[in-house]
Amino acid sequence: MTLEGVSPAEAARVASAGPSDPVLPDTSAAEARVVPLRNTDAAVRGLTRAALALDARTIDRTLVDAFRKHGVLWTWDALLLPVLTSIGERWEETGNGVDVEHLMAESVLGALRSVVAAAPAPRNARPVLLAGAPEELHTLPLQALAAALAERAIDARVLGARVPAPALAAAVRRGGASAVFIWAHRPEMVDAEQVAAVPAMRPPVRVVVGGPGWTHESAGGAEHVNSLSEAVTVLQRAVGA
Ligand code: B12
Repeated sequence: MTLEGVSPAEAARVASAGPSDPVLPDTSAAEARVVPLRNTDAAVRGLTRAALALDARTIDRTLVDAFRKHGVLWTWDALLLPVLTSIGERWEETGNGVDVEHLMAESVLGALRSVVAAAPAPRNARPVLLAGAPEELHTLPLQALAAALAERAIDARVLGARVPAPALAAAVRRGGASAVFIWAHRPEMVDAEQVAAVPAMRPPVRVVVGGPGWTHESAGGAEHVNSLSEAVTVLQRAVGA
């Protein structure tokens, strides 16, 4: 691992973390909130280890299992957030690990898609649209949001990375969207034009923004949310579910 650019301290920590298959306690999504920290820590270490080893099979199995047993919100917040953050920090410190980020993103996306495929029939007639800011390439939060909403029988359509303002406006009009969510990871990605371009319709389209790129000021008239669960709550309300 050190040959691959992992710091000796991190390599030692990961190597001593135990088996790469994290053992997740079998609890319902609601009970999962009180999962003992020790188990969660072990699961985070195991998944980090699998990511650094580019062990896609273990990552896939771990994630599919976690989404099924604990739901998207718990798995994203307790398991994926720490792993993705540490992968990002490793890149920041060493310049290595874009391969790890890509591999991890593929696995997370695949597992989230399987959640959407197994979701109950949607109860909202007007969909929620999820879009990246015009230069944004990070899409995992959009996919996580789509899957968390799908679990709650809410139909959300992911428009993906780099959505130009006119394209978002056209999609809102065409699909009769009830709400729009825009993700921006960095302030440079934010484009006020994209928010302003969402057409005024009846009933009105709720515009919600999230991600470290947004500030209260740059959000303008849009609602600014700070977590996956907050985004789910606000969008659930927006579609009247
Ligand atoms: C996966 C990943 C990639 C993948 C993306 C694949 C995909 N389809 O999404 C790829 C490989 C393409 C990529 C590319 C790049 N990336 Co990148 N990437 C990441 C990584 C590891 C996870 C991204 C993610 O999903 N974050 C979402 C969650 C997990 O993190 P968060 O936003 O910090 O979470 C906070 C809040 O947003 C909130 N929250 C969490 N989840 C959710 C969900 C919702 C809906 C809401 C509302 C809130 C919320 O809670 C957290 C605590 O406050 C991050 C690390 C990181 N910390 O995010 C880097 C990171 C975002 N990337 C970074 C960089 C620099 C890049 C590159 C420029 C260079 C590179 N590393 O390759 C390129 C080009 C990107 C571009 N031009 O836009 C930097 C950004 C630095 C900055 N200034 O902000 C990060 C932070 C890594 C780092 N520590 O330096 N990346």
